[in-house]
Amino acid sequence: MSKLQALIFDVDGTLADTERDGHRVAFNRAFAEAGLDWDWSVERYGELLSVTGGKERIQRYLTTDHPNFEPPGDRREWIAALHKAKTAHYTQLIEASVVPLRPGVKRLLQAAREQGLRLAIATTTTPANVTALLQTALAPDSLDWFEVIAAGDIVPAKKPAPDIYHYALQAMQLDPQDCLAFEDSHAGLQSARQAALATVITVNGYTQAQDFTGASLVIDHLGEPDLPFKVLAGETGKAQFFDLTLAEFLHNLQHASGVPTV
Ligand code: XBP
Ligand code: MG
Repeated sequence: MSKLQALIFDVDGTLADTERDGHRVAFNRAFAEAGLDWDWSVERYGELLSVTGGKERIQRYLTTDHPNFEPPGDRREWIAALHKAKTAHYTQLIEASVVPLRPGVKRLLQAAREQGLRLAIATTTTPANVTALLQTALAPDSLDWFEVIAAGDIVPAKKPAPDIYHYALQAMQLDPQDCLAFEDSHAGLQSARQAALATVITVNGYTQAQDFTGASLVIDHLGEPDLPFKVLAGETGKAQFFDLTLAEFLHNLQHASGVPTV
């Protein structure tokens, strides 16, 4: 049986709870700055999250909530400019440390580095957003921790399509069965599973009621020695927080059964 070689992480909702107090607030600031009276509430934003990608989310919102709105000039360009303003607000918020990493994230990444496991990121969000979060919340040099940072528009189709995971696997020249993916959402799980990756889910407020059939493990967060995780589905042996022993255990389980464990 092959040894686990790499961990591949989603960003939004997985490394940090960025959606409610980060992305949502940044969208609203960009709307206000553009003179628009749109305001995405916490609840409405939860519904809009069914569309991954910020530009795609604005496009969907226009179609559903403002079907008669005619942006000045080219629609695509107008959305792209509005989204660029949103990215500037988002990176400012993140650089002001409004969103911490989720429990266990830093510990697991540090342990993986110490053990020589390879690391990658596969996310829908814009590259500048990943840079801001990693440098602010993880470590100033942490971009170098990841062999590949696959983000945003570099692939034709965003999650739930598997493209971003295919891109990361191709860049690392790794087979999916040698890796473990970390996600927080149904769309993210679909993306990873379609790329044949065993996947651990850490749920959050926006995703806890979603369907995670096909995941290797579903927990409330990665946990810490003094902050045990809650297991929502799957097998953890005696583990109370997510470490590399548990990562290997799930990897072996997946290989032994050949099928997902949830
Ligand atoms: C994350 C997203 C992103 C962010 C916004 O999905 O859907 O769209 O909400 O980022 P996932 P941008 O965690 O599944 O990758 O505005 O930069 O697109
Ligand atoms: Mg996510």
